[in-house]
Amino acid sequence: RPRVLSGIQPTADSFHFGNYLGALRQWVDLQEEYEPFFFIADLHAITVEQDPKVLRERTLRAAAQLIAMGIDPARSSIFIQSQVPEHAQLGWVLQCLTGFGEARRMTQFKDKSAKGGEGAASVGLFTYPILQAADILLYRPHYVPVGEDQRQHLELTRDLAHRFNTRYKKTFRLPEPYILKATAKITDLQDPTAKMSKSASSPSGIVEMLDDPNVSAKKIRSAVTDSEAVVRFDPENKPGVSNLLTIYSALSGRTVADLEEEYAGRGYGDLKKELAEVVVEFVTPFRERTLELLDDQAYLTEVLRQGAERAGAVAEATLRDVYQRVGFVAVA
Ligand code: AQP
Repeated sequence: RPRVLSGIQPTADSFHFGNYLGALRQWVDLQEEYEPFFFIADLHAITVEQDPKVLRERTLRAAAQLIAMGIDPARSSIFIQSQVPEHAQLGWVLQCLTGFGEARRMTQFKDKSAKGGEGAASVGLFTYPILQAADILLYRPHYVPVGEDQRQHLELTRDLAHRFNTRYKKTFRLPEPYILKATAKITDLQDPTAKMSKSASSPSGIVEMLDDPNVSAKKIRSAVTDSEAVVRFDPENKPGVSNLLTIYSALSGRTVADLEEEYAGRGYGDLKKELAEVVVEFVTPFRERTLELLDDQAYLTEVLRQGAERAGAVAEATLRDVYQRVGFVAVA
């Protein structure tokens, strides 16, 4: 079966609706047809300072959430990035193939380092997209399901794969991003032209999957809309309402057109109230399941051990090819 691969950082106590609707929901669907590798990106997490105890907790919470949302450990390899050392090892080789200017063009570094000034950002944050290229290329996947914000990093991954293949020998598959247009950018509930983001959004702009469902409902009911009072999908002119329709459609499985029709002639109050109910219905069982899984750490760590074992076997074989092609002498 063709492979898919993706990762998520354990840098919050909960995933948010942007992560889930933009990327994670696709992970669940893709398990049917593909051989999936999904990892928790703890190496990426330390590009900014982390409290070690909190990082460990969040890593296990991330694994619990993935399973609770429907990633099936029997079909998918779920693993922790740092448990497969080949990620960092291939990362180094790829850093040596990347131009400084090329790395500098990555806009996410510019955005994320803008706050504290470039001098305050770590070199790891700067080279993050190159490690990400290694994460992907090790598994030679066909598709990488991500949100729109990752498109530029995927381009770099393809460039590096092509460069390695032409400089040495064809080794890597050029992966395609798998981005669902409808949910590629879930926006902030309070600032609906910006992406919903754990580092940039205010608490009222972001819906956390593990929040108290009543809190999430309240956030939906207080979402920023506009003064036209017509429920119509128009991201350009009505970003707030359009974002609510996107979330509604994704969670309910109903089309946006169908929702527009249902709310024709009704106010935003009805739309928000009913979407809030849909959200509560969705997050309540998810939250319960996650908490149950977190109570069974032995099960979680066993899933992660098996995931790392399966991933490690693939990663080891790829790295062996790479080291040989680069000219490293194999262990006798
Ligand atoms: N608002 C979003 N809409 C659609 N997709 C999104 N993703 C993140 N936000 C949105 C997708 O979630 C996946 C996990 O990404 P990550 O582990 O890199 O998480 P992140 O980028 O740290 O999450 P944030 O909230 O976006 O963090 P900050 O604010 O730190 O940048 C990816 O596939 C991503 O596309």
